[in-house]
Amino acid sequence: MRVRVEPELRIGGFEVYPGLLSPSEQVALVEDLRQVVAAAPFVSPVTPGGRPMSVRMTAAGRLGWITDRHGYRYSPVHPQGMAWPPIPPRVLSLWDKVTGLDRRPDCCLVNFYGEGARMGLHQDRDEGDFTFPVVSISLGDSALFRMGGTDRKDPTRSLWLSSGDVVVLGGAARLAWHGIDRVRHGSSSLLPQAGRINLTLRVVDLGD
Ligand code: MD6
Ligand code: FE
Repeated sequence: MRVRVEPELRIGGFEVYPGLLSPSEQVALVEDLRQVVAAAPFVSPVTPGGRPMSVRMTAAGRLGWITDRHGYRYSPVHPQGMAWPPIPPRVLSLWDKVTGLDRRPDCCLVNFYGEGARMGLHQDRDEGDFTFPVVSISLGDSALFRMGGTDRKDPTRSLWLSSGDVVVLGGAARLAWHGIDRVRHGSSSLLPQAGRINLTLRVVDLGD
């Protein structure tokens, strides 16, 4: 039987695991991500409306989430044409630990927040199946995470996410609105040049 660890906090359907990753696990994860970025470099995406996003993005897994003038979507290849590298085993183990599921994610989106980067309020809704949760892992600088309900007008609450924190969004809250209002640049020494990395793991579809 699969077991899963219980979250320390539940905020409007968001399950929060503060400090789930130890400092040495965070360092190991950053090393894994260096390999991902070496195979699939960060890009500066634009929204379908043509607005540049302030975060830089890449991905690992069978599919990667991309955005450009043609829309938001999952793609089997990086915008520059190469295949996405595999999701690091350490990341998959974390997914197993917090979800307790047999199904593993298809996509590990990697977002990098340099100075001034933010992420507007959004829903994660480009997947074909919302029955699986989204797992988010924070590394590096602290970020102010805003969490709302499934209606854009629902009230929101904010929480500072630190390096090593994990958030799970599932069940009725799978389509809750959320975003990153700001990042305290230089608040963590995990990344040599400062900044924040957020990984989001999703099951995209049934793979057929
Ligand atoms: C971030 N997180 O933490 C952005 N999405 O930088 C997300 O967009 C997110 O934290 C789905 C589920 C959890 C999340
Ligand atoms: Fe999201």
